[in-house]
Amino acid sequence: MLSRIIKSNKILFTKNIRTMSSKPIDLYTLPFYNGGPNGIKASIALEELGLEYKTHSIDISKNEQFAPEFLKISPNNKIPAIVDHDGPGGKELPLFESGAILVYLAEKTGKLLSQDPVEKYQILQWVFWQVGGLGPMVGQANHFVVYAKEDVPYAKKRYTEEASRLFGVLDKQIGDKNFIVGNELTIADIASFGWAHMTFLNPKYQEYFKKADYPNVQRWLNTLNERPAFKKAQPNEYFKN
Ligand SMILES: N[C@@H](CCC(=O)N[C@@H](CS)C(=O)NCC(=O)O)C(=O)O
Repeated sequence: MLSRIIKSNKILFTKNIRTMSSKPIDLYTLPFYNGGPNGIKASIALEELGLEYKTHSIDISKNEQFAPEFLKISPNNKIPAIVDHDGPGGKELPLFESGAILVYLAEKTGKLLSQDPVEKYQILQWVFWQVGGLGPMVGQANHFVVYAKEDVPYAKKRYTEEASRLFGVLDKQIGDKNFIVGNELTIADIASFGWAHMTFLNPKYQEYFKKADYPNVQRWLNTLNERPAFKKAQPNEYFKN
């Protein structure tokens, strides 16, 4: 019995030493718009999980995403990316793609992803739905409505209609629940938050996406925005000026 206690204390002690000596996770993200709708996923997950992290600015308006040092971490030249100095086997792990980062952080800590196998895959399907559907479609709508130098009505219609359909799918999935899957916050909520939050906050989108058409999404956004970790991850409001 005593030897078991000594043994488990030793493990605990060794673990604490490692946690104390390990460097914070490096997060590479945008220096504006609270990391943007993709970068904010990593910041929120790190905040929710209480992991120590250090933020590094990658300003895509200055093409910093193409710097050779950053490309070693994120070969697709996009944020967010992280480097965990205490990755699997105690080795350094660089990671890009927000979905992979969310799954990794959830598995590293055993939080934000259900241990129940059915619920786990339901959560993952909504994470993949976000990175393969909601993100790219709202991203294209964003480009043609807000940024495109030429007016392209066909593209505006195509992407805003598809984005509206996807927000409708999300609204139906949330229903009268507080979260996308189950009764607790998961990486599925963190994945979709940024794009939804950005869209409904931006006056330029009001003509295309009416808040009243997505009441469950609005209630869900309000619930998430009340959480301290979400507040900490977005110190400024989008589109403040
Ligand atoms: N599928 C990627 C998308 C990331 C993404 O599009 N990031 C944008 C900022 S929101 C970026 O870094 N763009 C720089 C570029 O395309 O050169 C993810 O989910 O991480």
